[in-house]
Amino acid sequence: MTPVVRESAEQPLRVERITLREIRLPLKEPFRISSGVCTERRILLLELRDADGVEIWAECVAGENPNYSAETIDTAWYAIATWVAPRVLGAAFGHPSLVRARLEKDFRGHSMAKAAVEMGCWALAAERAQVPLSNLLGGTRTAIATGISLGIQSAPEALVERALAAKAAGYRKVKLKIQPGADVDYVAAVREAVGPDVALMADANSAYTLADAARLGELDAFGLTMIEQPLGRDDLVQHAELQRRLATPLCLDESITDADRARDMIALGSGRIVNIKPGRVGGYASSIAIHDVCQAAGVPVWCGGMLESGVGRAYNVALASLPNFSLPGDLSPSARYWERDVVTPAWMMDDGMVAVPLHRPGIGVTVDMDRVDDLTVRREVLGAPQMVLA
Ligand code: OSB
Ligand code: MG
Repeated sequence: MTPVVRESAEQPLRVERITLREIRLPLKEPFRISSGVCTERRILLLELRDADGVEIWAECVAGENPNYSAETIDTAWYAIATWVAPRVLGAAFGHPSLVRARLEKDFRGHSMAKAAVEMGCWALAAERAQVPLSNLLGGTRTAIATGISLGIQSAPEALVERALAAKAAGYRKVKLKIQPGADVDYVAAVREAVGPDVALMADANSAYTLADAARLGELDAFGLTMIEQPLGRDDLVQHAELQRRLATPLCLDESITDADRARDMIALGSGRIVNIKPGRVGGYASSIAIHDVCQAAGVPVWCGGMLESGVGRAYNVALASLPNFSLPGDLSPSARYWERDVVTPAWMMDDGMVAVPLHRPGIGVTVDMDRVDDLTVRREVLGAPQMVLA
């Protein structure tokens, strides 16, 4: 090995510039969860550039409104520009796993804002090393079993129609969003229509309380793989009580914000499955820690989604290649969401599986610059101090 190669291989990661962009991307059809509806995504995309001019794209998964978590695209934009970027820009990291500690020190919350930059650093390291992001994370899977998340509909018939289409398309799991008034009848109708062999689950996004335990218990009749986050968005204790009363496994989404919360879930019996969304938990280092805690306890995990563009999807697919992601992820192909995605190739599903792009370095997809430029409504460039002066 020549000295030049050795030197560049050992060079620390140093982000010199972060460009924030907001794009608007209309969904093919509105997506309704118990706490709100989305018709057009406002997506925060980031471009990270290092001192050698290597560039990668990343995505912040914060939503339009604070109805899933406290963060929104606007709070995330502010947090990245004000606190996250200044901690990362110009700093030297020997490995992307070291970025998290720097972002967590005396800096509470803003997990999605932190995650966007932290995950971008992992992708930058993968791009620099010319390896697929999945490899850098320790991924072992070459394709990810894929599920679809179906929003709340105005009548059971509309949900049945979509569930049948999902079954025909080959999805390995069908998730039904539920809320009081759109639960037992809807799930019953779908189970009846798709038959006993389709893996079905329900996601309530915190729409219930323990007083609804009997109602939720009625769902035990439908052989659901799991019920996701029925109770409070930060609760563990009441979920443990509910789990004792249900046969169906509970899966936690909103309540699991880091590896300590996953440990607490396991200790309390608040759930038996974890949905890991890397944005929700502050990035990849945290996601891997949760993955490992769950794996050691025999708790399966799967990768959730936040209606990401093809950029965010690349990050989810890479994460879901880790071994304990043993249940289908909410990683639907591009065409499920958009008339046209912002990446090439678009994400495709084959026999219910999305392939991990192991033949390409970095995030494995190319951003369609013309399309992104067309969709961009706001842009801000954040530079390291020396670059601002230059
Ligand atoms: O709870 O998993 C959720 C979308 C927005 C907010 C919360 C959730 C979701 C989804 C979307 O279920 C899944 C996907 O991206 O396909
Ligand atoms: Mg959920």
